[in-house]
Amino acid sequence: MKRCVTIGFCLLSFVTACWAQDITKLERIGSVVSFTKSDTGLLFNCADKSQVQLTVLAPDLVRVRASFARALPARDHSWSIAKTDWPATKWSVSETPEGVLLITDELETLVRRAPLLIEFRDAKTHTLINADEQPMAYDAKGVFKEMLFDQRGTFVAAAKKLGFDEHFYGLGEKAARLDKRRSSFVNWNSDTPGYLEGRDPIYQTIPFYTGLEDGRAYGIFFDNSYRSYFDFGKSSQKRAWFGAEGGELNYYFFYGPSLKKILNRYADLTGHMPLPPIWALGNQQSRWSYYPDTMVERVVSEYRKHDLPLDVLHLDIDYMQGYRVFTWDTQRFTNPKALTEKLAGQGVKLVTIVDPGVKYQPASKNAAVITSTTPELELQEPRYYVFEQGLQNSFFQKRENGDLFIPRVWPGESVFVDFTLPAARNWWGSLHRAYTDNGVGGIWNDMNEPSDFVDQSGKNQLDVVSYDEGEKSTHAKNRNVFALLMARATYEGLERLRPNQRPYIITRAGYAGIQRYSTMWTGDSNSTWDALALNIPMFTSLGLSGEPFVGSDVGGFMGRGNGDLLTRSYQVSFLAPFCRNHKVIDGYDQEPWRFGKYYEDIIRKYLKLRYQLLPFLYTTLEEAHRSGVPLFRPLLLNYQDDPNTYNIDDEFMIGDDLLVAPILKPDLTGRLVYLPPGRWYDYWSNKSYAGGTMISVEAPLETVPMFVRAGSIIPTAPAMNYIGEKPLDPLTFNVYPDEKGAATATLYEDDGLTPAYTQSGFRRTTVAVRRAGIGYIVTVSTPQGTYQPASRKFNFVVKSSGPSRSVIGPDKGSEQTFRIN
Ligand code: MIG
Repeated sequence: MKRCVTIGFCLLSFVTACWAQDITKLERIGSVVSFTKSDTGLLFNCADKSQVQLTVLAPDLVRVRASFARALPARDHSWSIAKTDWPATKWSVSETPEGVLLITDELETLVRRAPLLIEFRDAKTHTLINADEQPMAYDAKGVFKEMLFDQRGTFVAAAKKLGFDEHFYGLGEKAARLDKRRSSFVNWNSDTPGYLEGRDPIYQTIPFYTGLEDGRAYGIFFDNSYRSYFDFGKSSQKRAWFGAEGGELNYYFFYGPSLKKILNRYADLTGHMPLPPIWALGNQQSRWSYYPDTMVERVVSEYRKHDLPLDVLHLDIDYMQGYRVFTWDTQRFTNPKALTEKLAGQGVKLVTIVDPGVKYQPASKNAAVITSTTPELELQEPRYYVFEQGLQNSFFQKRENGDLFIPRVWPGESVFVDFTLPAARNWWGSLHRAYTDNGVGGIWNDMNEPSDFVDQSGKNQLDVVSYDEGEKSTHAKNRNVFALLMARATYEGLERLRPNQRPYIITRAGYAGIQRYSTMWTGDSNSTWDALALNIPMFTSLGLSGEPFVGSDVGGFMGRGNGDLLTRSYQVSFLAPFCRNHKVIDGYDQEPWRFGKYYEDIIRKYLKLRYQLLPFLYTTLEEAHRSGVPLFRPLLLNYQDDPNTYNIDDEFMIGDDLLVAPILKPDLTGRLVYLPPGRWYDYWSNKSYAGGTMISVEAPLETVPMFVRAGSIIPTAPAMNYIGEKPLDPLTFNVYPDEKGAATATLYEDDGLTPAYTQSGFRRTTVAVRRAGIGYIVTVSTPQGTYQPASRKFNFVVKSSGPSRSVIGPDKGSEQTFRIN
C-alpha cells in the first residue's frame, strides 16, 4: 500500500511536470473593427465577434478583459478583488496609424488593430514596458482538450515578448528560486507533503507576477481561478505566456517602475493585510499533536523553565472528538476554558486547527436531539451537531446529480462546506464560538486545498457544484478559491464573535486576496538543508505576491533534523513574521531544548533577540499592512537599480534596514555576503563596511551574519519571554549614523490587540539624528495618532566599532531634543 502511494506520488509529479502546451496552436482573437469609449475605458469589437475591454483603474493600473467569439458577459465577479470603486482617473484616447492609444499620466496602452496586439509603454518616456508576442488566444478547436482537468473548459492564453534580460518574480508559493525566468508553473492548490524544490504545484495559487528589466518593473495579475499556467520563457525564448483551462482572459496590468509601488497597488486591488494581534509576532510552538491538556501545560512550563520565549501553542487535530471540527475531546481536554485561562496566566495563547472536512455522520432516527448551549463539549455520538446543522441547511457541497459529495479526510467519510454560499460562510464563522468561548486565541486552517485522500488530484471532485453567486460552477473553477472563502468565513466569524479583537488565522492553501483574512505557512517541508534554503526564496516570493505574513515549520516538518539544522533554521525564522517550530506526528522531537544545551543556548539567543527587535518588527509589519510592501524582503526590492541583487536568494532584508545572510548548509562556518550600495554595520561588532561588493564573513553556529544599513535607527525593547511580559521601557533607539553622521527612523505602536489602529489609535514617532561637533543631536517629533503608551524612557545609543555613546531620558510625547556628547 505504502509503495503504491509512493509510486502514485512520483507518477503524479511526473505527469504534472511534463505538461507542454504549444500556445501558437490556439485560435487568435480577431482584428479590431471598431471601438467605443466609456467613462472608465474602451471596448473593442473584433472581426470574429470577440470583445476586448480596457478599464482604467488608476494611472498605473489598467485592466484587460477579453471574450472570444462572443460579447463580454455582463457577469463580472471575482472573489479576490477588494476594491472596485476607484476614483476617476484622468485619461485620454487617440487614434494613430499604429493603433488606438489609451493614455494616463503614467501609462500608455496601445491596441494594434490587425492583428490585435496590446502594448504597454511608459507615458513619459514612451519606452516599451511589455508587449503581446501574439494576439490573445483561445482553444476554439479543442487542441488542448486532452490535458484539461475538466474537458468542458476552454483554454485561454496571453503571450508577452520575453525580454533578453527580463527577470520574473512573485507567483506566490512556489518551491522554486527567487527569479522565475526560464521556468514554468501550474496553479492548482495541492496537498504535497515533503515537497522538494521543483515540485509544482503546491498549496497556493497567487496568479500575480512582476517582470523586471533595465530597472523597470511591471506587474500582471491574471485573475482566473481555473487551473492556470505561467511560462516565463521555458517553452520558447520568444515569449512569456500565461493561460488557464477555462474562464476569462482577465488580467490587471500594473506599472511601477518601482516594485514597491506595484505592491502598493496590488494591495489596493486585492486587499491590504490587516494587522494581526501583536502576539502573532511572538514565538510559536506546535506538534502533531500535543495532548492531553497536561502535556500542553508541560510544554509551556518547559519553555518557561528553559527561559525560552513563547507566545503561542498550537493544537493539532488530536484535541477533537474523532477529528470532528468544532468539538473538544473532553477525555483529553477536560476543561478547555480552564486550560486557556491557565496558559493566559503564563502569557500563552492557544491556536486550534480547523480542517474543512466535517465528519459525515447521519444520526439514527431516535437519537436524542442536542440542546446543549455548549455542544462542542458534549459527546458527538450519536449526533454530531455540525454535520446536522450543515445538512439541514444544505450547506454541504453536492455533485451535479444532487448527491452529497463525500471525500475522505481525517474523520473518515466527510463533507465539505460550499463556502461560496454567504449563509454557509456565516454559519461556519459563527461555529467558531466553540473556540472563542473557550478562550482560544487563533485558528489554523489546514487541508484546505481541499485535500481528499480518495484522490488528491481533484478528479474525484470534478462534478462538485458550488453556488458561486448563482453561476453554479464546478470544481475546475472553485478549487483554487476554496481556502480563500473558508478563511473569509473564519475571519468574518471571528470579527463578529470578538469585535474588539483582531482575528488571527493561519492557512495552508489560498488564492490572491488571502492576505485580507489570513497569514500563512509553507506546509509540510522537510527537515533538510535543501528545504531550509528554500525558505528564503519562498518567503520573499510570497512577499512579492502580496502575502507579507509568512513562515515555515522551523526545523522542518518531515524527517529527522538535528541540532545544527534546527539552530540554522531559527537563524532564518527568528525574523520571519511567522516563527513556529512544528513537527510531524511520527517525527523526532524538536523543541528548542531537544538537542542539548549547546544548541538550546544559541536558539535562546535568537528568540530573545526577536523579542528585543519587536518594536522594529512591528513597525515594518505595519508598513506591510499600509503599503503592501512586505517586511521579509529580497534585496532587489530595496535595491531595484542594482542588478547584482536580482538573483540573490540566500540573503534577505527585514524592512529597509536589516540585512541577514544565514548559513544554509551543514558544517559551514563562514560565507560570502553581498552588501548593496551604501555603508553597512556588522550587527555584532558594529564594524562598518562599504557596500556594492561581496565580503567574506565568519559565521560559526552561534552567529548569523547580520548587517544594518548606515543611516538607519533600529528600535528595540528589553528582552522578554512573551509579549506584554514587560513594558517597552526603556525603548532603545540604536543609531547607525551614515557618513554624514545622520540617521532617521519611524517607530509605529498601537494597542496591539484591537482594531483601533484602523481609526487613529496608533502612535507614530519620528526620530532624526545628526552629527553636531563631536556629538549628536537627536530630534524626536511630536507623535502622530491618539494611542498613548504607558510612560517610559527613550534610550539613544550611537553605534560605532569603538565604545557606544548614549543618552537616556523620558518620552514626553511631544517634540523634544536630546544631545549625545
Ligand atoms: O494530513 O493535522 O500541513 O502541519 O500537522 C496531514 C496534521 C494533516 C498537515 C499539516 C501539518 C499538520 C498535519 N496536517
